Amino acid sequence: MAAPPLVYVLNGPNLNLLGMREPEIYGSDTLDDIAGRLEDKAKALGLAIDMRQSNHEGHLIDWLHEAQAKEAKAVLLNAGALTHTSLALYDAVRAIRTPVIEVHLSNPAAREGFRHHSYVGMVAKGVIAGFGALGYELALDAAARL
Ligand code: CA2
Repeated sequence: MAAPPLVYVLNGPNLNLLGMREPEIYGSDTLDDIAGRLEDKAKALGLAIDMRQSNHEGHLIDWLHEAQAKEAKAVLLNAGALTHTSLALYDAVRAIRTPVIEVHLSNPAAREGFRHHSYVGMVAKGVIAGFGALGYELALDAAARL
């Protein structure tokens, strides 16, 4: 039987702290809680996920390249604050054919001005923001339909 289509779920700086600080903004789920639910949902959708987190910009860039090399169906990308600053991530998302769905727990547009611009969003297929951890599941649903 053919392997199920693969979706990379990439998480950037400080998201390893999820569930431990600022629950009023980011919710009380940990990244492992989210990964568990996404695994279940992926199975139900006939997909496989590979979920990773790094505090290093270069890792995220390498993983975006890897997603393309592995012919992943899509990437769900919560690049954390790099979303708003990283031209290198912009170039990486632009450089790959794999569709990238930008995900945020909070709604950056409703927060400080410096979060209003997204380099990732300029080259992403679409953006899901403001629904907390549920956003990852909504993004996986969207990825399944691409
Ligand atoms: O809402 C999101 O998902 C963000 O990507 C989270 C980033 C923020 O810089 C973006 O503007 C929006 C911050 C991630 C930091 O994560 C923490 C989690 C728990 C406690 C402290 C930080």
